[in-house]
Amino acid sequence: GRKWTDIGALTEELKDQQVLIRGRAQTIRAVGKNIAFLVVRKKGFTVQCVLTVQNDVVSRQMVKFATGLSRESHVDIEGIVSVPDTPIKGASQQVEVQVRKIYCVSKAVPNLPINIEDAARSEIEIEKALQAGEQLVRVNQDTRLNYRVLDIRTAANQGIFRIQCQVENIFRQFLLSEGFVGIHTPKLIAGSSEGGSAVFKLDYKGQAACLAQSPQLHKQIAICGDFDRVFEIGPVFRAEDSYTHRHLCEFTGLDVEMEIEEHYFEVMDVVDRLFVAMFDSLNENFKKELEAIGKQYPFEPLKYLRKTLRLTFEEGVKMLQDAGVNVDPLGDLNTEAERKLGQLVLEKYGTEFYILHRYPLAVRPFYTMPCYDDQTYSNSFDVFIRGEEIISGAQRVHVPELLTARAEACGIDVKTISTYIDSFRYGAPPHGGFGVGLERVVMLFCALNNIRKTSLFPRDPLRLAP
Ligand code: ATP
Ligand code: AMO
Repeated sequence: GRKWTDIGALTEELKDQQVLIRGRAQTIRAVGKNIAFLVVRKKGFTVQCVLTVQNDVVSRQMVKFATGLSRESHVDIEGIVSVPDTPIKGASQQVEVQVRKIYCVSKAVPNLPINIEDAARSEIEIEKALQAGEQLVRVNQDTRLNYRVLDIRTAANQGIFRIQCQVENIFRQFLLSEGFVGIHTPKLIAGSSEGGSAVFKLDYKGQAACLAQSPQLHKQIAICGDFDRVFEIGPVFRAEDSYTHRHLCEFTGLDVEMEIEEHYFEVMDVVDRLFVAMFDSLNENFKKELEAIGKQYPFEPLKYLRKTLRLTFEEGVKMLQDAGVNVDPLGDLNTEAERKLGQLVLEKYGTEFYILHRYPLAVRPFYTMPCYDDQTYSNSFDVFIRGEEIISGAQRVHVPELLTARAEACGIDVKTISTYIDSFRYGAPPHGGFGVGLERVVMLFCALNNIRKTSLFPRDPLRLAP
């Protein structure tokens, strides 16, 4: 068989050698009728390929064929590696390929709905180009999502989804190393698991059902079934009515549930260790990806402490009030207040990652354990990155009578969760856990402005395709 060389492996060491490469024709430029330049891209690497008319090797026909190729077509190229005198702009590799043969493996349509080079530019680059009088089409978010197959070819997007994979990977590796077991819970369930109306209803062979709003109930049942520490990575469905930068109708939940010995702080300890390990790993091992993302969407690296800061909700409220923000001490913080608190925390403690705990019971789901010392508050927490929520967690009520009473008080039809409540009648250990929104972690770690950027094929109230 023929031996292929990766574009990323094309270096000066291969000078004068014949190579065979495959990639996309990213740009195509003709210089007169005798010369053509193709920048060929694969796996984020690019190399300039040159066709020069030469007796018996490259015909005018070939040059014409090459310049007639459409951008993004897949090509195979056979050629000789050469080292140019001057540095090459617009390609990652500092060698050229002098083309001897070129085949088109798969043609792209001539008029692409998105020009990848334009889609890959940062706002600053776009502004500069426009000022310089360049013809350029700004690619808006909807167009990007409509033609996601092209959009995700940009270096920033390739980076984003590699980072996402690593977040998931660290989550799994870390929890396995701490004795957690990975589980899968059903996504077709009888009713709402979080309370509220944001559920997708469906007909389950004649029975009313819905898509799971979270693995909450089943991950707790698993704990009652003596899996003392569990995690799940799976889809979460929310029929959100809100069209915001941070809500999706389907997202990936990273869930944890664990027995606790004495205190919900044990759950926060897991969050602390897990996320410090995750951020460290991203910063150390994913520099190239972070750089590619930052080139298009400039951002400052996340500031976080070795030991994650913990503030009580009361302390947070006080900080906001001292700063002149009007907040209800027993209500939930709105988006604006959360952001403001993020700023205040950064100024005072120098971190953009922190835990806010001991929330008012009234703003938490029915399964949340009230504080032993003061039932106005609960053994619960949220975790924030750059002033936005990425995690909710809590100790859970494991006493069936109290659980029933709490569900009823929260307006939940207890019949729809009777098997869940019954699980606590056969002896249940104290336990707690948390849920992380994967897309939010990636969005906020990289300070991106929209969650749709971190979902490969986002689902929001208006989007069901691609
Ligand atoms: P969780 O589901 O854990 O609460 P979340 O980030 O989705 O996570 P929400 O409960 O939806 O949080 O909202 C938290 C706060 O954000 C609310 O108190 C509300 O003020 C604000 N908020 C929610 N939806 C919107 C929206 N569509 N526009 C502006 N603010 C919103
Ligand atoms: P909660 O409803 O807060 O908690 O969800 C947990 C985390 O999921 C993310 N998230 C979302 N991400 C994208 N689009 C959405 N519409 C959306 N809604 C939530 C957030 C949030 O912090 N059962 C509890 C968790 C637990 O206590 O274990 C729960 O579902 O990052």
